[in-house]
Parts: sequence; structure tokens; C-alpha cells
Amino acid sequence: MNQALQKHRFFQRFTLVFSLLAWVGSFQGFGLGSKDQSRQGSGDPGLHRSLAVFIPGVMSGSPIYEMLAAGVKQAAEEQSTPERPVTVTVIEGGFNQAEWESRITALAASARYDLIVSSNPSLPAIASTVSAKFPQQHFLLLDGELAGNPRIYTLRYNQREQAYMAGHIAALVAGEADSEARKRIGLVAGQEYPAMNEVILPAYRAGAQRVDPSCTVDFRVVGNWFDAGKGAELAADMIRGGAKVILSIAGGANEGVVQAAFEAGAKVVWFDTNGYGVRPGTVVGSAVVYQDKAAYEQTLKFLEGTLPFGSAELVGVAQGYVDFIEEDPHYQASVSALIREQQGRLLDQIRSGAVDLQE
Ligand code: RBF
Repeated sequence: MNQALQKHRFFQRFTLVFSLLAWVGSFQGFGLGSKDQSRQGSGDPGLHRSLAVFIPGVMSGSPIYEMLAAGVKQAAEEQSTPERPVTVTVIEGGFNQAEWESRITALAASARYDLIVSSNPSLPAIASTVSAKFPQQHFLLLDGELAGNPRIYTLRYNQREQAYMAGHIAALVAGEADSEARKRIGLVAGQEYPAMNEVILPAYRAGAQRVDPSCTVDFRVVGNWFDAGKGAELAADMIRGGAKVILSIAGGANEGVVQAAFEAGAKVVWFDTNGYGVRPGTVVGSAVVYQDKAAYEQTLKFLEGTLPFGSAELVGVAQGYVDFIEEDPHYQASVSALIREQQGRLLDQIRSGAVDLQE
């Protein structure tokens, strides 16, 4: 055997052994990979737990998203120990809704997160599409509804109650100027979606009609969740048309609605968080959801391994997740005692169940 052939054989053998090692290595790698996946969502003690909060939009200007991130972080901080750390990564998905599914798909594909947390009524459909491709991925979705997917838990709020309380205060405050003014109130929405068109808008109108059965709602849509200029324009036009009080559910565009109302001497009802301080004297009502509390509690359940995936919960006033804020000095200063008393009576009736707004 000549030297060249010997050398060739040596390299052949070397390559074979090397490939074999690489193959065994990759096999072990695969084993590690699948172990990594199987720990997803287990909440097993002794493991690092990694949570992703996907914000469908941006946090700034949208208190419902700020509450989401705050609640998840609080639960994670409380549960985190050096031996069993819990980390939270907040990802802002931006305003291009067409990108959300691919962004969430990438998060699931990375297999880095035991849980993806998010919030809004469009998320359940997106999560179930992603779930079909990445069945190991667990989701906690607030402000949306989907039952029956064993990897997805949802919790939504009784927004019939929330919007009804908003409509009631809007008509009361509008009527204070004169009895004609209470016949028209406004609602500015970021966009149209089923919960808006089928729950929030009709319940807002119904709450106002408890004050005056002939009250109508001027409903306008910004077309996005950030354009404060457009929000101001719509609000100014509504005020010229006779609406003295406007409910604003438009994220970053709320700012424009408040500014236009302030300039025209009109009023605003705030949604989701306590907004009296946003513009004292202009904001005359705050119909809230305690999404920070819900996010905190459900994340805690996940970390303890007791989040009931597959189920969809609905919570409202009776469960302590929907409310109207009366205990605020700005509310007391800007709304007359008579109106506060009338609003308080409605709240008592909702709390006691005498006024039933169950969905
Ligand atoms: N609400 C916000 O405050 N900010 C947002 O950026 C925002 N984006 C939304 C996007 C979609 C596709 C949908 C369906 C709703 C969105 N909402 C947003 C509304 C939110 O889910 C909720 O209805 C309102 O905050 C009232 O509680």
C-alpha cells in the first residue's frame, strides 16, 4: 500500500469516527432540546421560568397594557428566588396588527418562554393558530375569550357593566348643562371590533338611556390606537354636533380627545384606569378594569402550576375586577353631589345584583 492510499484510509476512518461522534452529539442535543420543551409551562420547582409579555401595540398611552406588564412582573418578582429565578421579557408588538402573528410565532418557535402573556380580543385567534404549529407553547390571554384549547387560558371582563356605568355618568353630567344636552353623548374608539360594536357601544348607550331614554350616541372611530391629532379632530366635531361628554377608548389618541374637550369646555369619561388626574375637571368619570390584579393573580397561578388551561373566565363587578371610581378628590370636586349620589345609587344596584348586566 502506497503512502498516499494509507493517508486516504486514515482520513476516511477519521471522517467516519468524527461523523459518528457528531451524530451522537446531535442526538444528545436533540434529547436536551426535547427536555427543554417538555419543561414548558410545567411550573416545576427547581427550574428557571421564563415569561414573555407580548404587548399588541405599545404600552405608552394604553393603560390596559401597562397594567398587564405590571401585574406579570409583580408575580414574577414575588416568586423569583436565586435557585428558581423567574424572568419576564416584555415585547412591544407595535401598531401593525398584520405582524403580530409572525412575531408571536417567532416567540413560540424559540421555545424560550414557558408562557406567553398577552391581552386584547384579537389574541385568542392568533394564539390558536400559533398553537397548532407549536403545541408545546402555553398562553395566558386577558381581555379575550377562547375555551377548549388545552394550552390557552383566557380571562375577560364584563364590559357590559363597565360601559353601562360610563354611559350613565356621561348622560348625568351632560344633562347638568341643560336637559337637551343629555340627549347626545359621544364615544371615540380606536377601531371597531366585536367587543366594541356588540358590547361596549350598546351598553354605553343603555347606561345613558337609563338617565334619558331618548339619548343617542355619536360614535366615531380613529382607525388606530395612536393618532392624538385625529382624536382631537373627531372630538371637536362631536362637540360642535352637540355631544358634551365623550367616552374615549382610543389608546394614545385619548390625549387628543381630552385636549379638544378641555378647549371646548366639554367633558371626558375615562375607561380602564383611573383617569381623573389626566386632566382634572375635564375627566368626570373613570370606569375601570383591574387588569393589573388579574395579570398578577393568573401569572401566580401559572407559576404555582394551577392555571386552568383550556378554560375561559368572565369576571365583573361582583368578582372585583370591574368598577367605577368614586373615591377620588377630582371626581368629588368636578361632579356635583347630586350627580354623584345618582351614580352611586346605580353602582349599589349593580353591586347588589338588583341591576343585572350579566353577559
Ligand atoms: N386598547 C388600547 O388601549 N390600546 C391599544 O393599542 C389597543 N389595541 C387594540 C387592538 C385590537 C386588535 C383590539 C381588538 C383591541 C385593542 N384595544 C386597545 C382595546 C382593548 O382591547 C379594550 O377593548 C379597551 O382597552 C377597553 O377595555
